[in-house]
Amino acid sequence: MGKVFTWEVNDSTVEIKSNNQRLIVQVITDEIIRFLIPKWKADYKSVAIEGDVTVPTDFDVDETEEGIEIKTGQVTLKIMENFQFAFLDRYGDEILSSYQGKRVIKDNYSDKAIGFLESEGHDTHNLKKHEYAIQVLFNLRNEERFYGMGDKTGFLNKRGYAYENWNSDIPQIHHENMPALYKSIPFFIGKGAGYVYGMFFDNTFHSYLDFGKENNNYFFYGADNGNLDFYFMGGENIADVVEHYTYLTGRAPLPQLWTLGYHQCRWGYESAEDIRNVAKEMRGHGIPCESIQYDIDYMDGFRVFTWDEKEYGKPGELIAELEEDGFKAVCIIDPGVKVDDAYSIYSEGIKKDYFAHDKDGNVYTNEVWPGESVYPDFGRKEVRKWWAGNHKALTDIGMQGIWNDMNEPASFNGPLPLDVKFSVNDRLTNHEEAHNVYGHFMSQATYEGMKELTGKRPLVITRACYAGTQKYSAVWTGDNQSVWSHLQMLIPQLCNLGMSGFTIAGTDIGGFGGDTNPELLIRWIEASTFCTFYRNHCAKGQMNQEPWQFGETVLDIYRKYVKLHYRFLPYIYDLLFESQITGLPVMRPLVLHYEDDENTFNLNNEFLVGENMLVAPVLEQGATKRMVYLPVGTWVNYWTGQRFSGGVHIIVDAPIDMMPIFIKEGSIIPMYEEVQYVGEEPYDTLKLLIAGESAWGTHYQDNGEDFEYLEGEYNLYSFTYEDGKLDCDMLHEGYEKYTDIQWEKI
Ligand code: MIG
Repeated sequence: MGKVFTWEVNDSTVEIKSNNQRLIVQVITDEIIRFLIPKWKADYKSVAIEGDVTVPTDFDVDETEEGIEIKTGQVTLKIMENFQFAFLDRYGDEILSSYQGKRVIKDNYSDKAIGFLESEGHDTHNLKKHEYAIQVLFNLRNEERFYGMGDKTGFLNKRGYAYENWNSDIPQIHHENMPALYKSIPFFIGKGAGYVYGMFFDNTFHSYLDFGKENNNYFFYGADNGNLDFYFMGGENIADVVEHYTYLTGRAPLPQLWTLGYHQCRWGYESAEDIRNVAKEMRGHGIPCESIQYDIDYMDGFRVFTWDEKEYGKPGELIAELEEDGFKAVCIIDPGVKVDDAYSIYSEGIKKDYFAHDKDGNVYTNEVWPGESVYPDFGRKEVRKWWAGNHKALTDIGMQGIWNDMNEPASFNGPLPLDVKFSVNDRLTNHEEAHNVYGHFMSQATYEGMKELTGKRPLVITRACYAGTQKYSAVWTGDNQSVWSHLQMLIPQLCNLGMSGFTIAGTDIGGFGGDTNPELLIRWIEASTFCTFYRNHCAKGQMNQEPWQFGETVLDIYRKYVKLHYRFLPYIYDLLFESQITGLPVMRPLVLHYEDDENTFNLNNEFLVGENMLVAPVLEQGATKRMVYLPVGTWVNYWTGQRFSGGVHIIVDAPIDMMPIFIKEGSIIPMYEEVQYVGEEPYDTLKLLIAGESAWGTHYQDNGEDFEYLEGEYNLYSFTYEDGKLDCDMLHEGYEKYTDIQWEKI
């Protein structure tokens, strides 16, 4: 074999050459190995992974009969002829290997048959074989399952489906089998009996992942361009893989506490009066609320960073008025800048050459809300800095959070051609490479601007993003619809986003497109009780869906759940604190903690919040009972106190005002008093909910606003409950403590 390969070790990398082909293996940690075939660029600087994440790690390189073996304490990578490969765990068992055969499409239709189908308007995309510029096939085992992949629609387990990574604005209904949505997170967790691994394909070009849809013998990755550049992650369990992936691409920083509260929005509040009325109704009905969000109508002719004085009054006035009543202001900002010489953002951007050009060197225009518009080249640091600074116009009038939309980027006049010139990490390139990271760079600019301007932890919400954007922004799942299948989709979609790094995420409660109805709205607010982005939002032209639109019963139930969300805020916040250390999300599929229990493998209709709560929303019209799977352990019904030994399916009552919630025995859940908004009253009393005779829990506390916690200004409590007595240990003390800690048993 020595004849076929030459290889050379250089610090953490092993460079292997064979027949003019080059493979670079980089040992990142003893569980993370990068595999790079630089068809395009050997020195590619990642967008998702910032800085040098390589940890000096001991590894051996040996020549064997078959080829080369690179071995860390945890993982062995075997490289064979033609760069075929296999990853083994530390016991020498194979976890993942390349597939030696060729792609075989089962259904081979003739061109004539395809033409016939097309003439009737059928989609024949799947009947044709597409060979990709970059393509790699992996052996697929019968029992192998796949999780992750960001916001893709459908079920928790992606096995049997094929996906594309190409950020797409899809206003039509999102079905379970859509190839692509707004976000591209080319990361998945492969799981079978006794093995688990993660794969992250760091390539921003249009890419494809087929999890055994084309053929049951292999799964494959394809890309239209770029490198074959992936990170293999080992680990003992799914949680380890999530930890490794978020080690690479970063973790969501702790948000401000208020941002986790309730937000009301709709596209269609068209004046100060509209916004003021909604605020008044919220308080009048006693529904806790942090912000009424400003959708595109607040701008002057959809010019970003402006304010429509005609409909919304003097800039700052409405915001200040609502602030008196505890409301914060959050507004939408789109990337498209209106072509208008009299508009300073446009003229300044033109003067400084900040907008993308077409292939002939003219500033590229397309159409979005403001009409003819140009696209800032966010992949340039200088442009991001400028964009960041533009937010001063908004923070000066009191804006506290930014919602980034349309940043796939979307366009009304056909898609942006692939040869439009954009930059990636300050390198001029084409839209083809920059497309999937356009939203990422926009979010980064927004985050950095808001951080600099306010000194607080920025609230940025984005629709489009790439792997790693979690460092800068929360996400929502875009234009869902008021249909039951979209309520059902909430669980797998948010769980998979969570395992892909996006722990701060939510859906439009009630559904964005289409008309909601009372029952659906109630079940949706119930199912969202533990969402980290918690907003009711609706499209222009649809029936109003604020909580008071459907009478007293709906209002009462709605209020009950928003209040419950506020009571559990400290638990959610604790999990977000933990998330910075472990990368684990707040909302977790059961398989994350019970991965050997086959009842959890394809469980789409219940989820865990942290490790200690299990939530089973009703997701079907008309249902008032539902089946719940309780994994091993003792689980206590939050509403009734009834105890169950896990490992069983039970039937629980779930009338319209009840969403089943279970607390794990042995845990202590921190809770707060109800408020109308975060900060209405100081949170000086902590309430502990203790499940069982012997229980333990930790709790994190800080000022909920700025970065002082990084300087040690926080408290970390450890509570132990035993023999009817509660003990408190301070694991860290650096902030004003609660004046009162009360507890209650369940
Ligand atoms: O083309 O700003 O997903 O939340 O209300 C529609 C108007 C543009 C899409 C977003 C939606 C928002 C809407 N926007």
